[in-house]
Amino acid sequence: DHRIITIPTTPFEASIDLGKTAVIIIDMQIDFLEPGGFGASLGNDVSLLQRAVPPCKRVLEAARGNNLLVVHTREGHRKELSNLHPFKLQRPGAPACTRVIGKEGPKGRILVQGEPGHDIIPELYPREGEPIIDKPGKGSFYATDLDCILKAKGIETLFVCGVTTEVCVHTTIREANDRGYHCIMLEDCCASYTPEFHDVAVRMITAQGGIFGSVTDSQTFVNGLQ
Ligand code: C5J
Repeated sequence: DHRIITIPTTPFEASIDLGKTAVIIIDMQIDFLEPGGFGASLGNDVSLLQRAVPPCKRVLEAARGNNLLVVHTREGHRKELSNLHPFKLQRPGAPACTRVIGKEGPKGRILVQGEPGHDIIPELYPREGEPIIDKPGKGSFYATDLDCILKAKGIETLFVCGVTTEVCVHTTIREANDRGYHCIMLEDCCASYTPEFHDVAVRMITAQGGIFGSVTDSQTFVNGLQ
């Protein structure tokens, strides 16, 4: 489908070739969204991330219905933790009880590939054929084949959803922007444990003429596809 559609985004109206467009859903994992995982072990109220789930579900259904490429990511590490940088584990400013990556928790070993907590929440579970990018970092391009997959599919525009807004979503948008992709953040499909960081992270994208991309919401995306 090479329909060109126009979508109102902030701070400009975006003209998009649907054949060159993908949706990326970042780190909607049990470890971040449910009690007993990584997010909770850092002392966060994980219920704050639930707001993003229904809009993500609507976007996912609309994307699938229009045959857009959907890419999912998961943050986590190899079983033997050989791709876990010591600094990421230690975070010298953090209390020792929060140095939990690789430790056993109620959802299995925290942020470890193959463990229950590492997987994507059932509501947004990937379908056969949708690429899943396992990433050791906050950005989705670092140490992954995401750029290779997007280039092979001729993707130019990315609608970005996921958690957390100011960490993995922002890092990914910045990485993508430097690689020449137009990123459109779907604001209500993203969430943070610190809502004011979410708000400021959104403003950072729209500032300066759209310095890293542009922003809209799930309803505008769904309407644009009709
Ligand atoms: C964090 C993420 N916040 N997916 N990861 O550590 O944003």
